[in-house]
Amino acid sequence: MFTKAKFILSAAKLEQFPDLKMGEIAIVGRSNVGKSSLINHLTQNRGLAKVSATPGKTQLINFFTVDEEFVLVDLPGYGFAKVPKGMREEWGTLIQNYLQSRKQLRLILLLCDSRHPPTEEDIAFAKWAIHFKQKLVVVFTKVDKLSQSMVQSSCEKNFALLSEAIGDKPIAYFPYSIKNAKGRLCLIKELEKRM
Ligand SMILES: Nc1nc2c(ncn2[C@@H]2O[C@H](COP(=O)(O)OP(=O)(O)OP(=O)(O)O)[C@@H](O)[C@H]2O)c(=O)[nH]1
Ligand SMILES: [Mg+2]
Repeated sequence: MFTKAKFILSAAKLEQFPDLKMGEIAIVGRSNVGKSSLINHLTQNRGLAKVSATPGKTQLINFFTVDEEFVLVDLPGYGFAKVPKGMREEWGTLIQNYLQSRKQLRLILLLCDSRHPPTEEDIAFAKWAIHFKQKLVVVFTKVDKLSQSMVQSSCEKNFALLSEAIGDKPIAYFPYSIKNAKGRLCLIKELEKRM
């Protein structure tokens, strides 16, 4: 389960989005938060999505099928200051085009760094998704970088901050680390429930 994953294509514009006749889960979050790593970890496939220590690695929308049942969509990260402004606007438009036009979209996974309060862009994005009636689940990444005793309290606090800032509550949140299997199984359960 969740291991038969296949890369389909990278899209730079709306016209290139594939019609795969399957429900989609979009993965969003700021650059370097761990979106591509999460896809690889969920699907147990190290080389599937490109991971990089340099933020801004994923600049296109990448589509992957999982178990030939649904589609994971790796969106380019927001909030990377070193990218030229014109390019950032292009990314913004691409993400917006995807989120506004995609009938197949069932769920958005918003990835936030578990160690920090949600950023302004996390909040802006969450507000926007809720406004457009998208289902939102928050994944707090890199919990291995927190001490064990801080994981629960930090995620709880950051989830409360996000919920308060957007004036609504996303469906749920999940602590996650690519360094252990626990969060993976919990998240997979949730995804299967929603797809
Ligand atoms: N310790 C730790 N590092 C992680 C985890 N997830 C991702 N990373 C690291 O964070 C860095 C960025 O990961 P990516 O998966 O490329 O991040 P991204 O969100 O896809 O970034 P962009 O494509 O630039 O938007 C890499 O060095 C990963 O190895 C995690 O759970 N724990
Ligand atoms: Mg990426």
